[in-house]
Amino acid sequence: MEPWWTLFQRVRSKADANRDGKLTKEEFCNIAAIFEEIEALKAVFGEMDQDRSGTMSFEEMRKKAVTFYTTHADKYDGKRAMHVMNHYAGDKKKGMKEEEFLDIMFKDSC
Ligand SMILES: [Ca+2]
Repeated sequence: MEPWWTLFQRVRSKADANRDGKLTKEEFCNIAAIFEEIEALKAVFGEMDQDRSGTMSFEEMRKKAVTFYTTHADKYDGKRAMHVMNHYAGDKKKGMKEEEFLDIMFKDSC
């Protein structure tokens, strides 16, 4: 799937707060905020991916995760932190791509 289409779907499903498949005027107004959130999350990922490999290694996640989740605890609950941790499932050789990170951060977040 095209990256822009994935992005569009992500934004659309998140903006559609009442999940009726349509966007109300209020929901539409959220789109700008959602794009900002995506940009912010991408920046967070970029910060975690210290060697700029495009993948967040277990070590990179471990170093930054606690700071991130304590700083943003009001916005991103602990469940999501657990999802991120579970992705690695103790396998330190595993990595997480930006897409996977965004998927987790956007899950059930309305
Ligand atoms: Ca990396």
